[in-house]
Amino acid sequence: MANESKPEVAVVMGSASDWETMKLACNILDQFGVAYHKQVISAHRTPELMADFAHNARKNGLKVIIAGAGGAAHLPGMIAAQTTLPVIGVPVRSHALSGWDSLLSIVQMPGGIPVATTAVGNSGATNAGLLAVQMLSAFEPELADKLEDYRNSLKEKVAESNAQLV
Ligand code: RP5
Repeated sequence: MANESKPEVAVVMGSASDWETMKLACNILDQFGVAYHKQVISAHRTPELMADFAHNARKNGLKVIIAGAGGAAHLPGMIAAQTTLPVIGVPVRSHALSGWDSLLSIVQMPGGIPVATTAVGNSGATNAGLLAVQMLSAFEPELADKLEDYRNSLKEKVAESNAQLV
């Protein structure tokens, strides 16, 4: 369940159609017990809302912003242009171009305004959640411990997967 009290992370997306992907970032934040806020904010359909969100993000106590969008995916870059908080961009897989458009829209930021861009689609959303936790872990030692546990669980899964080689 989303913990929205005093959120440290915002997970925003250009459309509700991005939720299938972006909920994987939220799943990670839930798993690590990180409070977050989730919201649809469109760079094109609600530009004023986007500007208001970005300008007030730090003042509102946020520490990291995860922004997902597909197609002409301007949301992460335009939020990054209006805040100095770290922004992680998730390219959502598009129907027309399989997410190439999303990826290139997000990754090719001009020098001076960074967006940490993840892989396209589900892996990218999961990694966005993890990267946000890793950023917070620099200041929150309990998250560093949980990250160690998470990595160990990945190792165990690999070891267990040998049983499937029959
Ligand atoms: C982008 O356009 C959204 O991020 C979404 O990935 C894409 C399509 O949006 P919908 O037409 O499904 O609302 O702004």
